[in-house]
Amino acid sequence: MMKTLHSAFLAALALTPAFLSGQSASNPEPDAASAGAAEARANFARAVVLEKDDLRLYSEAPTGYRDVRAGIAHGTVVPFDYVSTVTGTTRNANVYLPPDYSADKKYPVLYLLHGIGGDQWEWLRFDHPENILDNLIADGKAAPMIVVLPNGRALPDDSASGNIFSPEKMQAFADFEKDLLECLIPAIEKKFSVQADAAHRAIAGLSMGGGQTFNFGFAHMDTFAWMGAFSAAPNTKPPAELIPDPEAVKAKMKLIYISCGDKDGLIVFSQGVHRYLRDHGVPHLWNVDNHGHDPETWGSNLYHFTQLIFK
Ligand code: FER
Repeated sequence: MMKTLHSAFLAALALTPAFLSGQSASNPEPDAASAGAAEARANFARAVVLEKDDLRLYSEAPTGYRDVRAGIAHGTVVPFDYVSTVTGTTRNANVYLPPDYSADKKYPVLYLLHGIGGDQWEWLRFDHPENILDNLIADGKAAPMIVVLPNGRALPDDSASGNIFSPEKMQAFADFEKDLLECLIPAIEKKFSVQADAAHRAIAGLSMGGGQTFNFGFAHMDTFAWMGAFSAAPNTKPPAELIPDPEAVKAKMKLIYISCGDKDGLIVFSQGVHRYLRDHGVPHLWNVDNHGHDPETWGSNLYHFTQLIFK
């Protein structure tokens, strides 16, 4: 399964799925690889050191949680184009509209961000957030919400092609902050029937998208009151830079959900944020599961996170 899911990413790293899930660190011999890919390999190879509060909070999502279920109402996934003053192009996102979406109601919105080898289709390929939400909404466990799946690489060519670790592409993940805040969110709020305030906006993401979630979420607490960072990548700013004012976080954020697998060498970046929040008395959820850097941890944590937000 990982072969199809993660292929660009694995190819760029010359890594095997077994390596990424922590099963073997042997012979990940790269071809001519970029400095970024070499650094990523080194990061994934970091030894995982757990402390006593690095614990599992949530069990694995139940069997079938991301499958299409018969006999319930289904939402739809629609393409959405918006003009970006950051890239100078028209950019594309995917948008999940919950079952029976109606302009007579107003909905909260989750902005859900992908990883380094991904794009606006990645979550839909990996974890089927549309099915996760349909199923949770049918069971009354999640609030009906809109989920926006953008391309988090703000470049005219935002495809996950070529060297996905190039400095230009890395910069594009940072530049997406402006695109998101100034272009995408206003366009979404113009087109769809949404509750346009921080209490009804969430940001979450996997890996690079988890790092973006931390970087953008803590910098814009008047925009997002809910955040979920799953297996955050090293694009995460250092904790003291991320959270210069812990008291403001306490006052403004409704939920900070952080997860990572205990077989993922990137866990040190999430541990840093968790420990900083802990040491400053900032409430948050820290879920260490038994996964590596893989779609199973992302789907399962999305399942838990979406039941907590907008409540
Ligand atoms: C790195 C290791 C992993 C890195 C990025 C990643 C920017 C991202 C992984 C992902 O998005 O899945 O050193 O550097």
